[in-house]
Amino acid sequence: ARQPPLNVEAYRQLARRALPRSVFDYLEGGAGDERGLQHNRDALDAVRLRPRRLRDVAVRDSGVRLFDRTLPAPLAIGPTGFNALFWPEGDLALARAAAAHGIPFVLSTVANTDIETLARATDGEWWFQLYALHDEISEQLMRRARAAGCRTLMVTVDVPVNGLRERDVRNGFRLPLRYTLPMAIDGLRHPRWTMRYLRHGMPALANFEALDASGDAVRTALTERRMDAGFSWESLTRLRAAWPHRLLVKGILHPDDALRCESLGIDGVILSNHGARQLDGAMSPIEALPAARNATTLPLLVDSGFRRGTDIVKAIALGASAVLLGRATLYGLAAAGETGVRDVLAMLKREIDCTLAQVGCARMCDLSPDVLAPSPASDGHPANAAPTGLPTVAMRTRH
Ligand code: HOC
Repeated sequence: ARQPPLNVEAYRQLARRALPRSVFDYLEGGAGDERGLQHNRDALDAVRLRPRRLRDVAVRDSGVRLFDRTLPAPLAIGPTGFNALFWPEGDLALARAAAAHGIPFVLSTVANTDIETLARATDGEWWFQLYALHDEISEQLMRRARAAGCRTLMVTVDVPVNGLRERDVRNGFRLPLRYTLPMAIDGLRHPRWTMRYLRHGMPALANFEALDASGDAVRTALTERRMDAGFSWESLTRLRAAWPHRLLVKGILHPDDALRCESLGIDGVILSNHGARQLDGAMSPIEALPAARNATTLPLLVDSGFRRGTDIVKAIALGASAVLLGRATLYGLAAAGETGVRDVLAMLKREIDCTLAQVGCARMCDLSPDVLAPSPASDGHPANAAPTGLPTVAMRTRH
């Protein structure tokens, strides 16, 4: 009998087998030469743990305060589009698994489940992610999210234009999927996926379907699915004024941008390079974290490349409040639906707990750069344990 998956990588292998090649490539792919995918991993691996010994870690607590609540672990499921490609009603499966683990789920603008359906289907905490395509579209989506009970909006700012993803171009992969001969052959090789897909029909961009698109500009923005490349700090200021609840900005890498978010009244920042899907050669969020932590007192969340409990503990030790999961939970989704997502979350929680014990820190909230080895380039102070080759900063504050 086959061994049950032991880690996120094992789920990645299962996802690769379960999905047609072009769908797996969409999930897995990065921008340009895709060096950023490996770089995100290398940057996490370059941060080394430096355990403290002989501390009582018999009772451990992975919980963290995030905004106005305590999470059982510093995790949330981040916004990813087209989740129904990986499993029917994929957004609902992710949201339910997140709720079962007591962590937030972020619904993407380009989800296959609309805001209202999601709100009805989960009793867990959910946030809404906004792409700026057109002011009128943003207004409608924000109005609907608010009416459905959303209290945390996350605006993504690292997609002024769509990233150049050559795997998708090579595969002729477009959304919604169009049937081509290679796609059909690919589908025949993955009959279980194809049967599920045919039974549930073509996943639609559910949030767009319910929009009032009577204006020409809105209609064009929707058909072309083009981002508003003119979205600027002024636009963000207007968005801040229009959204009365918690507002997070996703896709920041520069400390000055994090600071500017704080001065605009943004409630938190997600350091992200969009899982290396936008700009090949972009620095990794774990590299951006020390300087951003130093620049602002805002809660900082991170994503891009997190696959292990050790990765998560490193980010928290460097001053992040939580980690958003993207591909890691999508591998679980593609392999086994909600069960797979739950299992990935359970594994990561176990790994986090084990890492806490190993580094000699009983409570997640007590983690500090003290458990990190100084990088060779730093002045030797553990707070400056930035990955090699980066300018190091003195850690000013931990949120
Ligand atoms: C309207 C088109 O975040 C990804 C997505 C990209 C979204 C494109 C939206 O695949 O990384």
